[in-house]
Amino acid sequence: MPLWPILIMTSPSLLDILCYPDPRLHTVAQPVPVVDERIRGLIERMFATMYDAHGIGLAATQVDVHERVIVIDVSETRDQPLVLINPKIEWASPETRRGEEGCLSVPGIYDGVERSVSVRVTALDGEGQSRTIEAEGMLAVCIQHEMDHLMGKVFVEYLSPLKRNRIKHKLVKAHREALRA
Ligand code: K2U
Ligand code: ZN
Repeated sequence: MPLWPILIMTSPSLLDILCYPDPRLHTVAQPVPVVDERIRGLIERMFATMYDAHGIGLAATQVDVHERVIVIDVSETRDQPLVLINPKIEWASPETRRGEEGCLSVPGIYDGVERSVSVRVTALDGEGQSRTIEAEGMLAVCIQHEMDHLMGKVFVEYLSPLKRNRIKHKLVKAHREALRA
């Protein structure tokens, strides 16, 4: 028996990422009731989708699943997956820093956003165990960016209305042209 059918069966299928200004991106996610096989299957597909899209984080909201699930991997080697289920920011440093951000749901757009430099987060892991994460640097920024997604917030909402409207019109035009192609 050739190997390839087994390899095809084991790679979780990718999920479609919603693109701004899709209104579904503004849905507030609900807590996960129980960490079961359904959630573990979702997590697998979210990681496959995030790695395929060269992202360092992905929130379930972005794949039109409105439950409080985040996957992250900020490592250079792309082999340090982090799962946050029902995450809660327990503490965020008063010290903030403005950093350049992008978003898989806002392709091609990068701009500055002010974030707390460090955060302390409690969440369940993929086995349903409670974890506390002390994060700083890019991990802290990514966690805050993904937590915004679970609250239905996209990073362009921190920008001026003028910038946000320009981005909205640019992406709507690009989406229309893609549909015509
Ligand atoms: O939520 C997402 O779309 C994932 C973001 C996470 C992120 C945004 C800003 C700053 C840190 C993390 C994507 O990973 S955006 C693409 C990207 C890739 C590497 C570094 C920064 C942004
Ligand atoms: Zn994003």
